[in-house]
Amino acid sequence: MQSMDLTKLYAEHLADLERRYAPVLSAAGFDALAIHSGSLKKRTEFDDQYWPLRPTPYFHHWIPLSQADCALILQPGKRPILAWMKVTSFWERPAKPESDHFIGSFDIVSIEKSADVKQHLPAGARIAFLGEDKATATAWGLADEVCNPLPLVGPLDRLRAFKTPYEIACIVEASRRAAVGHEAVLKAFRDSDRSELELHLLYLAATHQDDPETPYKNIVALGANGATLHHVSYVKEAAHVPCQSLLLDAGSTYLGYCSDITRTWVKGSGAAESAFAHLVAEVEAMQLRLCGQIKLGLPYEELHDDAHRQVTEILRTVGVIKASLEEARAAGLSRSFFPHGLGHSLGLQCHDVGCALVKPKVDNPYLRNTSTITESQVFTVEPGIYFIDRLLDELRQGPHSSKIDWPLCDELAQLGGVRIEDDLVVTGGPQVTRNLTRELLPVGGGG
Ligand SMILES: [Mn+2]
Repeated sequence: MQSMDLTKLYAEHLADLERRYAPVLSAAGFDALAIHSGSLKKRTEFDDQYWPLRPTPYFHHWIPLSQADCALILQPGKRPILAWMKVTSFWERPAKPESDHFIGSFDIVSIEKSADVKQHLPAGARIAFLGEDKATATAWGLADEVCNPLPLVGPLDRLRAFKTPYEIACIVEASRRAAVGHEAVLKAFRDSDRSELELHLLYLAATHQDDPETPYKNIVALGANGATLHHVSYVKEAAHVPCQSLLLDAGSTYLGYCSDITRTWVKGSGAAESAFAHLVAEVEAMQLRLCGQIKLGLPYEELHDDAHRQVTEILRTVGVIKASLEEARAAGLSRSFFPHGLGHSLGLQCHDVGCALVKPKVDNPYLRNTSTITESQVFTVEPGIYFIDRLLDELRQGPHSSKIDWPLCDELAQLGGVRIEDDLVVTGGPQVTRNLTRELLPVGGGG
């Protein structure tokens, strides 16, 4: 992205945040807001190592700075203040921000210890604190009852569901970076037999990310491991019999914003591989259909329910389900093969806030998006079909066992599962959405 564009988009983003935060703050009964960037957390009390910082998302919403113990002080109508911790340690040095386009937008004051923030807070104002660490609020002279007050946090989370053009530009760049990694891993998988660990490291190298910088731990699952939905315990050695399927769920970040992309690939030409390739193609076609079904005003949960209907059809098409469509649906067979939610809001957090304000129906316990589809939302669409031992054992022992082709299931289980995941922006234009992932990784680019 051109830095001029970024600067202009960022200025508009800040103006938008100022406009949207002010009424939320006053409705919650506050005059000002002090946001902590975050504290370094000890890995364990038994040693002196710290986890890499994950900045407070409300801080990151305003400033792409990943440094502990800084503060953002907001007072509607006044220029925001960034209290920037001076680094004096000769042991550590925080990473330089990737871009400095934000610097001119704040009154920057240098602080040497957290308590120094106190002197920059507006006197006599009712100030709310946002941050994880109550000891910091205490050091800033703020009481427990103004820490993360729900009447403030709820509305701020809701407004974070709607992305500004600056935020969308950041997610576009995060997507571009992740796509480079997906292409590199696909090539390595096709051309050689690497271990999961090697493919993970290759992805990090191709995307220029250190492991803690990825939006979430890469899921790199060869063969049957694809059935573990969050497989991150990478096998370090390549298998003696090469694995013929790979599920890669890996993203990237840019200025704090995340992308979240999953692809599933299969190679080889045995009977199991051919059946699995058919399944992958069907899931990909379903994923594209679901993306095409998105409409303004549609409850996302309806799309999720429709995904279950389509999963049932696919399982019949590939021969896993032997019963009629009506019987299969009545028995809820798709629940054993597609146990997770269809997607989630995406932004500063990989599972972003603001789109799961109401609980899903009891049938959909893991659905993280129950919002009504609205312009400026960004979310994923990620259906999957898996062969998960525990769920299949329950099915095998239950009353619907005879509806399943178990030898075929066992054969496909060697290849784990399929998930295809894209990131979409709701534009509200004639196309309704912009699919950021397909712009980079079109159909047919994999497998
Ligand atoms: Mn996801």
